[in-house]
Amino acid sequence: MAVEQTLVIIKPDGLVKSLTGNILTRLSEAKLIIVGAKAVRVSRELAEKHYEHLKDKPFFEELIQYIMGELHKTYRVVAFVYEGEDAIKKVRDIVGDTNPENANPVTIRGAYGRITTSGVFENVVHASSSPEDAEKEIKLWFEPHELVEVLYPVKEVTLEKVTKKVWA
Ligand code: 3AN
Repeated sequence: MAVEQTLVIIKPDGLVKSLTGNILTRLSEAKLIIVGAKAVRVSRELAEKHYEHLKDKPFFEELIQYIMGELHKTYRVVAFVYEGEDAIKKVRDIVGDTNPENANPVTIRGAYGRITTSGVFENVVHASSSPEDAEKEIKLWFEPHELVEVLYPVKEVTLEKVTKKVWA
């Protein structure tokens, strides 16, 4: 079995329901290691890139509002990169089916997910579904220096006149 990486996001519904500890405990059963972790305020641009493959779906706009935190009035998510043998399937098995009503009740989505009255699956967590998706998603959500390992090839660029916030 190959060593893989996978992106896990605790979505706004998972945060407002105080499920972070519970979700991390469930994921720890997979015996994977965390190589990146951070809280993120999701911009529309990031949300639209992440769900690019669903842009023609009728639920797309509400899905964007959901991941941005508009539906739960909590403008943050928590993102993790997990690594280990067969990581993608191991995490998906713990997370459960996309549709929370079809998800096995012992999975995270089966236990805590719901379908809103307008039809969006509020399914608590995101988890990458293939190695290709995982690479695309990890590169979208994390910069190389935010991970404790060099997962993909990097290049050095020299930036001039960079303005950034530092502690005052
Ligand atoms: P997954 O998150 O299981 O990889 P995707 O990438 O197909 O599934 O869907 C992304 C998100 O879009 C889901 N987590 C869910 O919130 C929402 N979604 C997917 N399919 C539907 C659907 N048929 N109706 C409503 N919402 C959906």
